[in-house]
Amino acid sequence: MSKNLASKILECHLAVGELVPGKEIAIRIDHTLLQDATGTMAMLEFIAMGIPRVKVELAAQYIDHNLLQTDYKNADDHAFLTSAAMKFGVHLSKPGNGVSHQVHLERFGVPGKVLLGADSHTPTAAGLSMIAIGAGGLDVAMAMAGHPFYLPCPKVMGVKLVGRLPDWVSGKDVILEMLRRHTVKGGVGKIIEYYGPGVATLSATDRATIGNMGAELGATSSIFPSDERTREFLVSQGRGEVWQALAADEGASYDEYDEIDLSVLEPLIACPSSPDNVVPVREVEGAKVDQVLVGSSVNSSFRDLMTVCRILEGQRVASHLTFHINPGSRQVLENVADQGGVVTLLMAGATIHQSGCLGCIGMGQAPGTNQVSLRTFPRNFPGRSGTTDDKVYLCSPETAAAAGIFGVITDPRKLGAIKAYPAVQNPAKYLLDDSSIIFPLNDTSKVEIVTGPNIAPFPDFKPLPDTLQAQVVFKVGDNISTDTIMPAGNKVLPLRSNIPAIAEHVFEQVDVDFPARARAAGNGIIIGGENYGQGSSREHAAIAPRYLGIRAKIAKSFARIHKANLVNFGILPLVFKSPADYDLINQGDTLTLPNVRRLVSEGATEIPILSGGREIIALLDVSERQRRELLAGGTLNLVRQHGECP
Ligand code: MIC
Repeated sequence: MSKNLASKILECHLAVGELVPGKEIAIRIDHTLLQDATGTMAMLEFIAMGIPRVKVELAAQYIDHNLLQTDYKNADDHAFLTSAAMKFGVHLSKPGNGVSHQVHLERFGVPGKVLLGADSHTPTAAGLSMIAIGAGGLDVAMAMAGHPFYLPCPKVMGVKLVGRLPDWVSGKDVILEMLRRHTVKGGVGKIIEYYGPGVATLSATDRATIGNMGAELGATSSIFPSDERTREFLVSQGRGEVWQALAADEGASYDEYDEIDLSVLEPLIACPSSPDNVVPVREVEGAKVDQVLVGSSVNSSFRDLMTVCRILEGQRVASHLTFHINPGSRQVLENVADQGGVVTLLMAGATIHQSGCLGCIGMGQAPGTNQVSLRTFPRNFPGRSGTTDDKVYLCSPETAAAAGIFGVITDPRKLGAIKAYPAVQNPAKYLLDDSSIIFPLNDTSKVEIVTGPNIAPFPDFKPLPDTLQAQVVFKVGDNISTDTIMPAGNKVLPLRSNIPAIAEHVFEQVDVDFPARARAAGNGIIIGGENYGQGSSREHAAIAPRYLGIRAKIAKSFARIHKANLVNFGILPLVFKSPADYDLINQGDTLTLPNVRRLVSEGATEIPILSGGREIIALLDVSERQRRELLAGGTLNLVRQHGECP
């Protein structure tokens, strides 16, 4: 039977289960990726497992998020991560070397391998034909310890690409078109596989852009075939030998289909404050722009930055705005510099920052009050920039450069009146420099793990009680992102290794009283709408509420990674059997889940909830393994009870 590419790769990594969409499977992991914002906790979790050395082919730890050193905290965490990476056989990419996704693509990615990363944008590696999946830190720590990764078997959605992108339109517009069509929950439970004649017209880095923001569709992963363009990128990185051709079989079928004619796409833009709020740029033309940011997690490759350089060549950005460049990696910056791009950018009035995530995660670069910020980033959830009521738009490097020159949102095709489309290609041979990567040591016996005072012990979580009585401490609407639940930014990110401290910031953008109310309630429940917990992989959006006493979340639906994180830390992820029941529960209500422990252990899929005089049914859709985790009060408790991972 002819198979699609995603199924072929999953099949040869299958450790448990069958490839039946929705059923739990476990897959073997080849590569793991940690970054510093999620990685400190994940590394602590790995250490708690007592394994002397990682058991995957390649493990990498990147320091790319918490780059501002406003006190000892981030610097201490980086020293911890560096020492732990050296101790356990993990590659360490130093601060300033670049964003995990870009660096992994450049230096480590291998077609056909499976990568698990503690960052939702891990699927950037789709650009190299990897199945790359974002997960919570604990899941990645388990993979580092040699355990397979459990997930609901995804459907595969085939997206046929035909035609060729017109000038001034690039990879970002393709994924914005996907978001326009499918919304931020359209990819949940799916791997998106791109195929068809249009694929060959896209470079590995354009494909990486599309893969990166598959996370914004809620997709489990995205994948492209491995073809001549993949080979060309690997050769340019001096790694041609790891290339192999990979594609779906002739006549392969998919669970769902879509088709994009690249030749009719036009420049698109996601308006505030959701990545799926997409319209053609021409519809919002003329809005004054105060800040432009190019780079970070996505659109930070050589092609992207050099395209901006070529557009800005001989121009000056509008005097009222600031124009920032966050290179994806040191390598990108070195190669742009080598081709004269740095001088061009500086002379055009741009500011060049260190390679890393920076404003993409609110680590600096927040816009001013009422200012419009145009970013080539992947996310614009409310307040994520660090500014309340922010007005963040997401667009391609071409659209960002056009706004830089004209000072207002402008369809980049208008640049055609000034110059020809630069059609920048990635270099045939990059300048290579791995001096900011510390490679694994053979003998790690002399390495001491360094911990600073910012690292607090992991809290104790109690097992699931026989009957749960809890107060509804918060009721929220649809598409609540992990940024709303557990904000990031310069103030909060340094607390990622200190749960008691970070818990004080849960929901602070929308309700500063939440932590006190949750603590006072003892046991708490949160009510959510559709797609609760969309966005990042940060497990802190589960651990910190749990620390404050949250024992269950009842929603209309959950985002994949957040749901897995809830289970990992012993929070019941319940879904209203009848979505209309959402309206029957109010903040402040006391809910009782009688005999919930017995029901979970007996495999019940329907959990009755008593609210006032009425009974509401919630669904519990978790595997046997996850039931054991929930009963124990979280995966780590189970690990401690059994002396090994479940
Ligand atoms: C994000 O884009 O939200 C992040 C920052 O990369 C997160 C990771 C984090 O919260 O540290 C993600 O998407 O997983």
